[in-house]
Amino acid sequence: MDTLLLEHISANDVVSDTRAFALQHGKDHQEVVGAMKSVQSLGDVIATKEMSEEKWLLTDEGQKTLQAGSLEARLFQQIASEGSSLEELKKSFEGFSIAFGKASSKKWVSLDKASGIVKRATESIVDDVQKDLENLKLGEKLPPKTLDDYKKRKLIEKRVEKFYEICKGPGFSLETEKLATDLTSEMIANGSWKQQGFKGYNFSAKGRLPDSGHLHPLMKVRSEFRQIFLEMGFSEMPTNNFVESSFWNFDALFQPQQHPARDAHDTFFVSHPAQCNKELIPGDYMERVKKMHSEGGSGSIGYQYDWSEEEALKNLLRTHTTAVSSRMLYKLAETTKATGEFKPVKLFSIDRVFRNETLDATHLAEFHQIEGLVADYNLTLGNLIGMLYEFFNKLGIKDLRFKPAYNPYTEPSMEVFSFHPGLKKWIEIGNSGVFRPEMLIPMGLPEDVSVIAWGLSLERPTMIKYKLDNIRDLCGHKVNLQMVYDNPLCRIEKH
Ligand code: FB9
Repeated sequence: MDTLLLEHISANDVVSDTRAFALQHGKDHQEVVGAMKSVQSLGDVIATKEMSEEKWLLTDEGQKTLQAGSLEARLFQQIASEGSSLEELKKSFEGFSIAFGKASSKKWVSLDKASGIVKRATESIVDDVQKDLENLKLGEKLPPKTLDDYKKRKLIEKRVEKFYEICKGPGFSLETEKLATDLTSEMIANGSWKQQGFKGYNFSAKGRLPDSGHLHPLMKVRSEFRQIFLEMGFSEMPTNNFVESSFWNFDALFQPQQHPARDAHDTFFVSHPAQCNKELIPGDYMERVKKMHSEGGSGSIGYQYDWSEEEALKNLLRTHTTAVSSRMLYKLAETTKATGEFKPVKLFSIDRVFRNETLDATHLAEFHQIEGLVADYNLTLGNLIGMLYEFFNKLGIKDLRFKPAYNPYTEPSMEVFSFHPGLKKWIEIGNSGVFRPEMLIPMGLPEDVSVIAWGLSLERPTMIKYKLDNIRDLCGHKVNLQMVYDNPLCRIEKH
């Protein structure tokens, strides 16, 4: 094709319209354009001028009409010589009402209302629509009113058709040398570079996106949740300690030492060192926690059991980032005492937590917990509900439902649900509650300060976003990293 094109230009100096050239040589227009671009890549052999023309082209329906006749003509052919039942035609002829309307206006058919029979009103017909489309396809013009009618009937559509004028360039030659794009070590070694032509630099070409690093989907979604919290005025808690003491993970949260979640089959306990350094837990605070568990106080009867310091000192892999929340709330209480002034806070965390759970398609022994909390004077369940609407609204979720739930450290507690349009059902999207006074008072927070909090996982929303059914396709040693590489959502944005 390249040679055919160059020979034509050599003999005629110009190809004035690549479409006509394609028709003349029985080639597809795109093949001619491809040959033109291939010759262009050789350097300044040819010069081209892009042109465009609005053309009426046949739609699929138009092609069908061209082959089988217009709707009204096809209805005329379907009517029996003695006539056909209107009801039958309505059932059997697709698009009957339009076809009957058109055929009636052309006086091709008529309806005997008394008998309900549709009859032919003429011996034969000329299908003008089919003829018009044949002429249009051959490049003939149609009257504007006709074009408008056929466009309304979706038989034709207007498209911009690109074509080119090609003439000789300054470097025109029939002997086209394939210009090299790269100088190779082989060319340098054998000296062939001296005779080799090189393609000029195209400084306007876009560079290929370098195969730079890719963020894991979880890290992408974590950034999105972090941004939401930051927009809402929350500050991030320091969560860089996977190992935690049972004291901060459970006791500080008023979770009793007999609670099943504290068993080894639910929690990963650390064997070395099995115990945390007791010096790191404020002694007076530990005493207040011990008293609240064993005797109660401030109106609570506690759990009435013999609280064990040894149990509280056991090291574990934190089962929730609420362990960090308890540390931060204790620090807030200490700051309030030191300054004599309570300042409300909004805090969040997004990090790994570990649970010795039964593994399945949506649960691994670890996941990322997202947690938000607000500490202020006299916060209520209403404030929590409002905060949840605000938070989930930023994820595009507006319709929430709440179900009473139980957490050892919050009262009241609620599970949060939203309707999943894809799954067509209500799904649990998180848990929430108001931290109990039995947790806050031993910390030393003012009695009229309350703390609302909520949590969800990072994996669930990420699996929904990336349409993954099995969590092992998202994290773990069996992840298909190509999924990460191929997924444009994972590319690091270029700023
Ligand atoms: O994430 C969960 N579901 C979820 C979240 C988001 C989502 O899509 C996004 C909105 C677009 C879809 C689903 N859940 C919590 C609910 C279920 O998946 C549940 O089966 C699994 N839960 C985990 C714990 O399971 C062992 C999710 C995880 C979870 C549960 C509770 C908390 C945090 C994470 C909490 C808490 C809390 C409560 C009160 C005070 C402080 C923290």
